Amino acid sequence: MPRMSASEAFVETLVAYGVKDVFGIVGSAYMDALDLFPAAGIRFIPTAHEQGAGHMADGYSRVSGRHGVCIAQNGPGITNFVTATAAAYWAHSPVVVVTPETGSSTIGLGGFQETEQLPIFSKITRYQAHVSKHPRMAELTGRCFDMAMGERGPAQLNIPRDNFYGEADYDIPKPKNITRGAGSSDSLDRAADILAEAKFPVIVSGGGVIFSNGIAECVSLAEQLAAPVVNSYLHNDSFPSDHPLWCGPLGYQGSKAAMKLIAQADVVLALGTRLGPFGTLPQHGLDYWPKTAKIIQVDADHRMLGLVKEISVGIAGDAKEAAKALSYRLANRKLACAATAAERKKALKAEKDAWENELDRWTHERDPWSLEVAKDSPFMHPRQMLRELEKAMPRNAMVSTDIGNICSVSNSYLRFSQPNSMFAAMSFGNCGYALPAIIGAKVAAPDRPAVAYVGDGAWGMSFAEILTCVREDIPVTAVVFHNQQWGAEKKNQVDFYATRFVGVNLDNPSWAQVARSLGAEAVTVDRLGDVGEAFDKACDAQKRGRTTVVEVMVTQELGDPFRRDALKYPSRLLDKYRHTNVPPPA
Ligand SMILES: Cc1ncc(C[n+]2csc(CCOP(=O)(O)OP(=O)(O)O)c2C)c(N)n1
Ligand SMILES: [Mg+2]
Repeated sequence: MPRMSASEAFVETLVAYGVKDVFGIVGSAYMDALDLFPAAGIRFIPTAHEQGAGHMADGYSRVSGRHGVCIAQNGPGITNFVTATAAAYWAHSPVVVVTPETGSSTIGLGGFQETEQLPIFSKITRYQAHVSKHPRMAELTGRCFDMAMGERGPAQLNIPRDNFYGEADYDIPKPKNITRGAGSSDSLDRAADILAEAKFPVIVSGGGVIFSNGIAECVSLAEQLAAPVVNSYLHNDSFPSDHPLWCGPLGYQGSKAAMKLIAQADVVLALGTRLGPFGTLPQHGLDYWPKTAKIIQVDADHRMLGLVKEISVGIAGDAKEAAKALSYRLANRKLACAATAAERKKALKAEKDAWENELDRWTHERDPWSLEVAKDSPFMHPRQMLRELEKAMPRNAMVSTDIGNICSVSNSYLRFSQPNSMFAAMSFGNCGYALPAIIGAKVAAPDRPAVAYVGDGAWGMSFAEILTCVREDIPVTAVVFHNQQWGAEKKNQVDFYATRFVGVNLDNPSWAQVARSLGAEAVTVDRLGDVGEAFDKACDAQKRGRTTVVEVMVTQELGDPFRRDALKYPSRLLDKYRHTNVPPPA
């Protein structure tokens, strides 16, 4: 056990776990360790805001399948990590959040930058370690890395700042690299029996298929069963969209083809998905979840099995291994679905063609309010603009999407032929996610085109990270949907509050001009015919190391809302407010 300082032990453990990049903002709390980063071969990427650093670590981990790491100053630097950590938690991203804390000898006295940092993160991390004494630095650092990967979520490493100092004999841990199996043989046998009897099996391919590197296994199982495959919500990259069995995503602004096909299933294999409640809500007026079908659910986390949807068999296992084990069990077995394979493929193709045609014809929204605001607008219809972006999308692009009405509508137009390509804000649903997430992804995969889709409201929260792109030479393309409104929320005021608008209109500057003054390239596009070329040029500029903001000017029309399920018409009892009552439509 070599003798070293606590900072050396910390940095040596990062090196042992293969850390090459750390995102954060400098602070005195960990300066002793930071000083060693260059000599250790670790790049420190300073950001504009710690939330950005947290999302960058998330995007980095999502594209690479490795850890993302972020670090900040005790107190305010750490509380700035909260939103990003919660987002990483729900995205199952193995982010190690390093949180230097106020000094252990003065904690509780209300000194400078002091707050209890463990309780704040207790519900948004998978694991928390507290370095109570400097000799435990290496051990606990390593454990956080193992836990983040094993539990697939953020791990917090809390270090009272004085514990970066001091010497000890340290054993530097090595990654445990523990892998999961397919699940119990009993559950796999039962699942195989159900699949063998299925007449119309459908596979839901979820994030677990991506995390386990199991696309090929999912494809072979689907081919064996001639089963249509739908993507779980916001995991459009969980099955190749150029495969004939692909149907598109379920959930908000998803594919009608996917929904109509799963509605016919007598057996659903939910592979690597928790079947989250938001991602399985009725959409497009279709209540598609097949209530009488037998559901087989595979999830690495046993707590997700049967949590949201009733299931027939739950398999606690790795999605890739489970798919392999099921394929093995079904080989050389008589499959009831074989007799109907041709019919099913025909139905699948018909539904997909119908949906593509509908998308082609769905040039704009048709509700009265949308028609009114778009009538005299010189700008583009969002759907047409999204279709143009889809056509111009580079084949191996990585796309992050923010939270907003247009970003949500983009779900229908985002298709990927390879995994680790789509990074949505997922179920935490925070505005301001997309730009920093794609910056992190670009650091991990510098050769892939990196694209963020962001609404103008969310852009206001996050555009400062363009500074990081420019300062640190991390070239990305940001497409900013300029509709001068917090559209997604405005839609609720249109639908439920008689178009009384409070706090939803945005008076923006030219986002292209802002981008130029931050040192990026920029273009404003207001004609459909210019979208493809501008986007193409912007993606190409990444090869020259240049970041481009493509500001697209769009009408104020709005697609279906996020949360129709959760809103009610107002019911006011006081005279003062009675005039705000809105009668529900008959
Ligand atoms: C951090 C955060 N604050 C508030 C919200 C509530 N919210 C959801 S969508 C939305 C509007 C997004 O507006 P914009 O980014 O302009 O996109 P648009 O809906 O106009 O396409 C808001 C405020 C949120 N999801 N996250
Ligand atoms: Mg907007």
